[in-house]
Amino acid sequence: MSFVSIAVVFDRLLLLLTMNLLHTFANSLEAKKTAVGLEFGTATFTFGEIDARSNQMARLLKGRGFESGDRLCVYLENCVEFIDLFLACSKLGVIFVPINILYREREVTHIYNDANPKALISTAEVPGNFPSWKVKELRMEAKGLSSEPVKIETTGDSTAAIVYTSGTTGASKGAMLTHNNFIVNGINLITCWQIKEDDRLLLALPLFHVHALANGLHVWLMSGCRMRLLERFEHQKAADEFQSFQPTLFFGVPTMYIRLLDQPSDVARKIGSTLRLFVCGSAPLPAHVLASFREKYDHTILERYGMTETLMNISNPYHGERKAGTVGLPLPGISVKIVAENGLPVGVGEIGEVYVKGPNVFFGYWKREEATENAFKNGYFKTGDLGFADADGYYTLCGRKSDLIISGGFNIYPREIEEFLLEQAGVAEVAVVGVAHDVRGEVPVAYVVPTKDLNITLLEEKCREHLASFKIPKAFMVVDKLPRTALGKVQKHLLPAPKF
Ligand code: MCA
Ligand code: AMP
Repeated sequence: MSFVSIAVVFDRLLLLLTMNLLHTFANSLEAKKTAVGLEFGTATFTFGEIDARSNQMARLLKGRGFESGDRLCVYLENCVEFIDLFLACSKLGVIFVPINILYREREVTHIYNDANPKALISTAEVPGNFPSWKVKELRMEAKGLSSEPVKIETTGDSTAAIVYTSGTTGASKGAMLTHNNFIVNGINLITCWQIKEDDRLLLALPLFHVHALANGLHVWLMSGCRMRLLERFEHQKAADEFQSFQPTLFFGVPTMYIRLLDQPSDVARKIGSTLRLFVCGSAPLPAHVLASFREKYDHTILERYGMTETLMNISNPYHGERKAGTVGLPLPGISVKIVAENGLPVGVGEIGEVYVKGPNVFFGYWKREEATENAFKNGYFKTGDLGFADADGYYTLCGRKSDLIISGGFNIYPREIEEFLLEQAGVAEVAVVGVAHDVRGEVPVAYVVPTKDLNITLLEEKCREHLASFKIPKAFMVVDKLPRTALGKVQKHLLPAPKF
């Protein structure tokens, strides 16, 4: 090979190495500038307008001193500015740190201190009175700036976002997700779920979680389809949104599908008639919901499995059998194995921990080297989920190694609530467990061994003040003592059934 051709290959390689999310968004932001891409409330936006707004926002952030590698915390409900900010950060190499809007002071404080952001952006006061830039004012200021393209300062390996996951030790850890992680996830979903530019995506999930961010926002921009973004999913209004927008695609958590079963059959059939694909994930979809939904909407929901740390891992096929109760087959490029306690892979039908490896897997936990090291074994990420594979290669999840509770698709680590309750007056000992719930999947219940100053009303008020709404125990059961093993470990399965 001549020197010139080696140089050309090297150049190409460099070009490849510098690909980032923005290159994959060019399908919409560049190629479909004049097409309407987004509906939000009564407003519509062309892809060109979305691109221009984010260029203005990037200029504003840069003007305020943001540099590649700085963190920006965003505490926002779904809105167009959320998209402006995500894109602006991607362009500048600024690390985007979304915070769950339901979090209260205690939870926000942890993320703020851990991520150490250059700024925090919100619509109103942020719990904890952290200094914040008000998003509407930012947009007003950005509007006056040039919307010409900015210099893209990121590569595939740049960290695009740090997304906080509930930690087993009580404090949540920030998962560092690179541009390449998001790219692989988006390309996989577009290919495997056959997403095309003439699709219409109804997105009601919160953008602060990767379900909406990576599967919703990124897939929308990579495919160039049209998206209606809702501020949030409100089950009373959901049918109207479906009927007026006539989406072809919907991504939801099981609670949303359970809520949709409330629709009268004729409305359900009408909604189903324009839909091409309903996808469900974030928590187990009960087999009876899949069956009832099929009967009412004439659609077999496609269930898939993901995690913040890995984005999407396993999915039922678009063509081919969508097996009820399973999460399907590993997505392209992703290796999955089921591993026993002794670290060895198990056979078909045997339960073990799900390990995954692939370009979708995160880079590590922000500032947590030890936790990162412990999270991997021989290059595989240890998910903490238990599951098994059947003879056709379909995976079924059957619980967690830890006692994670998933309520409405939001994760809750009992330890975090237990630590909080132990700090309150009247609580000598406490155990928090997940109890089955028809709509939310599970809800937390607290078992409290009281001291003489226990006042349950006050305790509940404290929870309301300091914890996200989905973490507040739905019942407080007062018990004389907690059942423990000889080693002192609480045997949660021996606790009495809760009274609601
Ligand atoms: C729920 N609430 C909210 C929101 N969502 N408040 C503000 N903004 C929101 N987006 C609060 C309500 O105020 C209420 O609080 C409580 O939650 C329940 O609300 P309700 O109207 O009764 O809603 P629902 O019909 O029960 O439905 C809840 C929901 C919500 C819309 C399904 O749970 C939700 O958006 N879940 C999605 C979570 C998600 O995106 N998870 C993905 C994680 P109160 O009780 O005080 O009245 S990422 C992940 O898991 C991996 C990667 C994966 O595989 O996807
Ligand atoms: P998160 O930490 O919020 O990313 O939540 C990831 C967890 O959600 C996984 O580890 C699983 O326990 C759970 N999860 C996601 N999708 C599914 C699914 N389809 N079925 C059961 N659990 C799921």
